[in-house]
Amino acid sequence: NVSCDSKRGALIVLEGLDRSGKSSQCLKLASSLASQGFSVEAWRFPDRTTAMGKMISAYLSSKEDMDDRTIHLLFSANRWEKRSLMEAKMKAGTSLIVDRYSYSGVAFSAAKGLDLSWCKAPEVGLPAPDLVLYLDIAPEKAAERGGYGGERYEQLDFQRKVAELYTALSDSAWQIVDASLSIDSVHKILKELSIQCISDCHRGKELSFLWP
Ligand code: 2DT
Ligand code: MG
Repeated sequence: NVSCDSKRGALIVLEGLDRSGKSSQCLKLASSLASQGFSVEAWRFPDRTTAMGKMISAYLSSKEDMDDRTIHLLFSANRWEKRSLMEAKMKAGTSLIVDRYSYSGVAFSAAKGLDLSWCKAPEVGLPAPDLVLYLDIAPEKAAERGGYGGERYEQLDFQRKVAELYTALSDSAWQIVDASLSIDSVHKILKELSIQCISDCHRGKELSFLWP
């Protein structure tokens, strides 16, 4: 299967605590892969541009309050509303570099005390990432980086619980990357792992679905 049209794109997800460097690394990774000729797009969840995304954004900035399970399902629905576009892009050969995904969905809600398997259930059937790049940083160290933005969840105690839950969610698609390294060192590691992953997908690795 070597025809160009049949090469599917990869689903590459960046996860990690707030201030771990995800958003900057995500954009840097996408632009450096693009400049090397790869077809890539940088995405992020929550996607705050949709109607559901606006409700999520109001919740995160504490303008709106919501029941814990309601907001959990809204975050999940915000991924489901993007599912067909995600799959179409990958099928057309574009790789997606995504800032947060279902792991954030489960880790943040379970950190509030919701049951882990209840949290995982609405994610079942979404495309599974081919690679999860976990930017590993001690919660204390992330907090020292300063400038939590003041949104809900951006507190050290809560981030400690989230870190534990991320650990419970890691599977064979995960690569743990030391996020305390320099921006350029982290970038170099992410790029190498991503190129390997994209070439596996181009060579015919099949898309799978949550939870593997
Ligand atoms: P950003 O700071 O990256 O915009 O994230 N979150 C995120 C959840 O609770 N559930 C989810 O499904 C997702 C994707 C993590 C905003 C906050 O939203 C949390 C931080
Ligand atoms: Mg944030």
